Amino acid sequence: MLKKLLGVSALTLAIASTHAQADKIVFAIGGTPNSLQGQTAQEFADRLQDRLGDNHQVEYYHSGQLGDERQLVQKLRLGTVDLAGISSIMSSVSPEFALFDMPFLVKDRDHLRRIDREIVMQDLAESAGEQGLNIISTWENGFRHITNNERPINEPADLEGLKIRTPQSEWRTLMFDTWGANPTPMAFSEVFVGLQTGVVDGQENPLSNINGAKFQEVQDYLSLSNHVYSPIWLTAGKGGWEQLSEDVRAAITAVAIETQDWALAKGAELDNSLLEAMRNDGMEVNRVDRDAFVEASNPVYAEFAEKVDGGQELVDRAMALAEE
Ligand code: EAX
Repeated sequence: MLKKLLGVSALTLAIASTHAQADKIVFAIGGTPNSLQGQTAQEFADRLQDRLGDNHQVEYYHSGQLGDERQLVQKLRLGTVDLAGISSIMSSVSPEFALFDMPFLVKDRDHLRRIDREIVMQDLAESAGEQGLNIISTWENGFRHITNNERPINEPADLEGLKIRTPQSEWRTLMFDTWGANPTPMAFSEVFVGLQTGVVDGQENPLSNINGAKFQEVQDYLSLSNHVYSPIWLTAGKGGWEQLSEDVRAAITAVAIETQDWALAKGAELDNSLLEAMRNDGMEVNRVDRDAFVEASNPVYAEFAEKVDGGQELVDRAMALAEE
């Protein structure tokens, strides 16, 4: 009997200690501290800590310390991570997020804000909710560009035969496949070594991720494409979220929304300053022929309309928000 009791209490203790403690908020991202998502996450963590005071401890982890974005989605669902920044792989959680993998769809940050308000926080948040995830706010990963070690990319034909690392998102691989490259999905934390050893020839990311992970040290060419705007979503697991007190949830939501403005302003600033930095670090920079890429992108839109329920309608609504 005693043994049984002891067994039960040991088990209870073990369960209690694997749960995030009530006063601890575990928050993680896959990007580096220097990237825009890293700077934004730090800003958010600091502001949230201030708002919550001493009774709560915001524990912030970057650089995939708690796992890559796929693993973070798992951990949100399990409740071992409370909050995470999730970017391109959100389309593997629910396919509507592949709206952001439609090349050249998002015109600028004002357009993004309208898409966020009218589509993300309505339709996309609802479908993420059905998959057990709460979208709290849309932050910025950034406008993505292509780097590689072989040649400047002007038009899709220049990608022929190049191994380009993409995030683990079937839509991004479809995009690069459609343009003639050999897309190679891998976790972000493995990309530097992949580029250095020649396992892949190139990759695509916003300038702040390129700079944050020092890809310019192992890449010669930077081709400005702006092929997609990649948001990063501050996300919670539904179960974990419901266990937080109402006050804490209100604080997280308010601070996350304030942080969106900070992130978008910082993103615009970095797009200018980092381009100069890339040139100074010796990269050869060119601008792609946008029309040639737009023309080669039709099959990606066609696939989205065919594969995703309501896909065409989402694209039409997003496009209609380009001009206000
Ligand atoms: O943390 O995997 C990627 O390329 C994404 O940009 C990710 O957000 C980096």
